[in-house]
Amino acid sequence: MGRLVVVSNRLADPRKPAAGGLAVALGETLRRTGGLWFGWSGKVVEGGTPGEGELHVHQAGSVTLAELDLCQDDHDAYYRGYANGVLWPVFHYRLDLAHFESGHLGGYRRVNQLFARKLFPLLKRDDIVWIHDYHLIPLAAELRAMGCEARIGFFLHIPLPPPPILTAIPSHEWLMRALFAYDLVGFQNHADLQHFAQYVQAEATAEPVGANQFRAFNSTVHAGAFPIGIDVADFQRLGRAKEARDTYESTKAEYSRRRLLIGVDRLDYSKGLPQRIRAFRELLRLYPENRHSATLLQIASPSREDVEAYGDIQRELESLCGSINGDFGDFDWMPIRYIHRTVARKRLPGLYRACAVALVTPLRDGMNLVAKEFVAAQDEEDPGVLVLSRFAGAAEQMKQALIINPYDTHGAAQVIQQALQMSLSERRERHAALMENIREFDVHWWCREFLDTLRATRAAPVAA
Ligand code: ADQ
Repeated sequence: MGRLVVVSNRLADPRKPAAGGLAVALGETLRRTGGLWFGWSGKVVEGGTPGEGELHVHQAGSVTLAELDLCQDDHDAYYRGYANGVLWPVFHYRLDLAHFESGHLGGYRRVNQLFARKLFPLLKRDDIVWIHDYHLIPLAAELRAMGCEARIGFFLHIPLPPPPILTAIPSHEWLMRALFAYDLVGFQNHADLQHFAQYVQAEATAEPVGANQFRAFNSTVHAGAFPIGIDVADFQRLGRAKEARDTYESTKAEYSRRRLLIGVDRLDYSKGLPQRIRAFRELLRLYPENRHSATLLQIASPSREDVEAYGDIQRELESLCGSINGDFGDFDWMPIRYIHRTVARKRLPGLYRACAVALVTPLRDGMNLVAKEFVAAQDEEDPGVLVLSRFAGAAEQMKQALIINPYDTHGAAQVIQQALQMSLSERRERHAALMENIREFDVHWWCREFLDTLRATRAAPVAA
């Protein structure tokens, strides 16, 4: 079996406790076959030459880690400018937040070319290459142009919008053509896969040439839906460890007379935080019995603070939480605890377990792993309730959650009330069904399914 090569914008050391399920699962697969993980080192070199970067290669057990430095100009254009200033907002249906600048597109191409130039000499002919996410869409095309014949797969962690939105990107054809340099392109769910099919049929007059196989731009690509999961067993192990148990006990003790609701997100406009806070205010207005008894714990980790739209959302949230606490709060009760920080991963399961309801209400999300973590962390005898946005990729699988429309403040408040009042037997029933699903489709399933499909697909030779 060929060696696995993983390429992502950032590498995560799979041995570190802070690593999420993705890093752990990929790390495990890499260790089994002996493999290579390639990505940006996280280091930005002031005054460096655009299109150049030093590569640091080191060994971590059987896995080779190859980390590339980027110069300031490249990083600004590729990461902040194009990946997070164009692709992230547009792929999350936020055309209003996208800034199209040709210089940023140039930087995005330059960095993808640099990745290809540095990666290609490290590749062996029978390697299986797995490229991750929107930062690296054109990487396979660059590798092919250098003569790379390895099997290459791509997984998009974020949503793919339908053609009327996608085509607003000035370079959309170039971007989508680049996907045809892959052997396999994976999406989070069937809706995204459909958007891909619609795009290639409308814009590239591609014909499906088999189940989930498309021919356009002189080449053929396989596409599929591979919903990502979490490492359920590992997260539950974490939940039994001391840090999580201590967190559970102290949270329970501190809020002994309250029902806790929880939100855990990166502070990102796609996560629907202001809408969630407004729905909580509506809950307090519509159902006054929750005053003095319900507390929303919103933990938002700092993210991409150098991108303008992220500063705006932070200010909006602080002012919203302040006004609700001012309007409804009392000497002995604050409705919202807003914490702008990352919580240690070891503590998360304890925190989730101490809460009666989780609000996972993004305006758009590729999958959303918090929804799955919350379910995995619950006590099956007395489980909490998951309130989930219909616009999270997870909603396609997690049908036993209470599904809401995050734009509908009034409707969302009614559903949150339903969650707070749900009987024990209904909570158990819903939780058991959700558990079955996240156990079956865990992160190891996702890894296996994608790689087995990639190994089995060999598209027609690709024109560079
Ligand atoms: P993200 O947008 O980062 O990922 P998500 O799937 O929710 O979103 O994963 C976040 C991870 O970070 C979870 O493991 C969560 O526990 C952790 N996390 C978030 N906020 C935290 C906080 N304040 N403190 C501590 N930990 C926190 C992208 C896509 C998603 C997709 C994933 C995986 O946007 O849609 O599910 O990739 O494919």
